[in-house]
Amino acid sequence: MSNVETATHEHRVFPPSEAVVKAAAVSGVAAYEALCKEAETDYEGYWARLAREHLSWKQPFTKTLGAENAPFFKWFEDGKLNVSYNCLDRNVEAGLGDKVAIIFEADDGKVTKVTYKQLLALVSKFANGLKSIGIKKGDRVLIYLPMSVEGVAAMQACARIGATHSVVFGGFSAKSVQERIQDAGAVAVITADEQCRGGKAIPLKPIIDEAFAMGGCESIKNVVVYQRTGGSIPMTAGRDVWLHELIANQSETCEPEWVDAEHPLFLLYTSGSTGKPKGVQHSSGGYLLHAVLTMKWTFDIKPDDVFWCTADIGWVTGHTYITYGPLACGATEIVFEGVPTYPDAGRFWKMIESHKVSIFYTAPTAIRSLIKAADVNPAVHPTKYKLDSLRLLGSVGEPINPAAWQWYYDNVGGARCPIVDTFWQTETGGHMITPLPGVTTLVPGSCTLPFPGIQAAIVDETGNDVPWGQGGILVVKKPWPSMIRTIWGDPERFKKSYYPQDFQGKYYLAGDGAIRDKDNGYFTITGRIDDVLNVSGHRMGTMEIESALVANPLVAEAAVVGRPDELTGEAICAFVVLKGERPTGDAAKKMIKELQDWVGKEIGPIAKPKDIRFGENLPKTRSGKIMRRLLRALAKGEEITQDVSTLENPAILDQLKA
Ligand code: 6R9
Repeated sequence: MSNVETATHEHRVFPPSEAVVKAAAVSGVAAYEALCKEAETDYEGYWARLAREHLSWKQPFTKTLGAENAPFFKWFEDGKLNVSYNCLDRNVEAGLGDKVAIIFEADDGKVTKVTYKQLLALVSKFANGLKSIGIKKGDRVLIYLPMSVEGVAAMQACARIGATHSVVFGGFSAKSVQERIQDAGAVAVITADEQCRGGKAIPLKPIIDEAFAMGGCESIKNVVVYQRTGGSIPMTAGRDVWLHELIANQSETCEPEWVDAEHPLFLLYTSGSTGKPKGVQHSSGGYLLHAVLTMKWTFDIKPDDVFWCTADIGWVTGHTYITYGPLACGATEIVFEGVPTYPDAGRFWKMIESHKVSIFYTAPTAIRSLIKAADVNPAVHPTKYKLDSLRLLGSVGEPINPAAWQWYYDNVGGARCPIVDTFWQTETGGHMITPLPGVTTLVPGSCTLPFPGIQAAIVDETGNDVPWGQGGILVVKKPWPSMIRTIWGDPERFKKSYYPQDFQGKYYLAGDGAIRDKDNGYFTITGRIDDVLNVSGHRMGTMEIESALVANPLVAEAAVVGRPDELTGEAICAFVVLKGERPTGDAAKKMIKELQDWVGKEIGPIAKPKDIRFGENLPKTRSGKIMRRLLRALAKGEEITQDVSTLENPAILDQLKA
């Protein structure tokens, strides 16, 4: 059953307790409505007030929204600030120097605590080190690091000197790294010798070398290497430098580079429905404002909280809710190197217990896999751990099915903690539609209502509002401070992808379908409406995977679709036509493995198709268009009941069923 069906049949409601309402930053429905009203009455005034109250500016802004060059919107453009100053110095200046900023737990369980003062010193040395090798404001720096204090520090160090970082998730292949280096024109890479996950050391630096060997990485002058394991790796003289050597003699102070609010803080590559991944460009001021506001209102962050977002810094969730949001609020947060199933599937619960985590933010995929693990092994069931430090839970990355929601609520949150199901995207910078703990009556499977000030709406193909109870296209009607600024190097693609002419270029197109409850107007996300898959909360373009497959010399043609998967939300299913004969039996099995590994090499292990089926052809219309809806039905194992009269080669369906 799809999420829409389950959510619209969902009648259980969970109002916030009186105590939660009383303690929350946004307290009660009236407070929420007052904020929405303020935004409605004076949109710019609302955001300007918040930007003045929640950020520290070196030079105050006088202009709030710049819409002259829409949809390339600008926010607070004549203001100057530094993001790393806002995350570190201002907390130290406010007397939080000795407060723990990061509790780092390594894969092997070793714990390291870093205070705000120590983190500021490390980031300053790191920043000075980067400057010493010639990195300056506006340069792009590719970061390929494991979850670590150094990973957060590397991003903060770039922000401190005004360099624009582009973090690439450690699971992406050399080819993906090479493409991103080229697209961004990066001048340096920051990486580690190896990363530790699930008790194993996995090489990282050799992947950077492999990317270099592919050619086209001439823009890179230096590779900075963090020594995580001490494993033996080759270093290229004159190009590669050890991080510890680079920063050894650097000063612990580094004057922040004051940048315009619009200065690009980072690029983050994400999948779209066409072509190669696109470099989503974010600003400094507007982005940080939303990171701070959502920490304060959605997560209701308080001085004594221990906040844990389990995302990787390679994804946007790790950017906003590990590197920037929590630190900008002076919070204490967990950074975890390992995986949820090592040494056993009780790892998350054990860590919540030992670090007294109070706010826990994870993905539905993780919850579903831990439900399964606890079914198999009752010893790792969350109720076996002392989780009473928790007061708030969060979910992100994909729709959460009501059954998983309920399990999370009962067993992790002890039927006591609100769950904020936060809908947002790489492009939006922070939460867009989400419950607020002291306001919202929760309904499992619904991300409820827009964050105050966000003008989310559901429209039809021509941009007209659809009534509640009717599905449609999710749009945002007004620009907001943390929105994507452009696609790096491709402004036309930015306009086409996000401000299409279907809506006269006026609305931001999220790429998701949604429906509002006919009674209370709550939003439920019904999934992507483009050719983007969501596998374990990771975005993958079907075209990207198809291009990877056809790059294999044995492959003539390929079509990729998603099918529902109990654990990963969606699974990748590829239909492949080989140049040679269609393999069967063991030959087919061997070929499937070969193609899966091939895609792993081309993009990264997360893009490996789970199913691969071979046909002598693909189902096509007489005009040669692949009929994807048929492939989707086949992938699900459904009987084909659709009209196949326009199909050129109906016999092919039987072949592909196998
Ligand atoms: C933050 C992040 C964005 C896509 C988005 C949507 C899906 C994210 C969701 C959700 C339903 C939620 N998505 N959160 N769907 N409910 N709470 O995940 O960014 O990697 O760019 O993915 O993820 O489909 O369009 P990103």
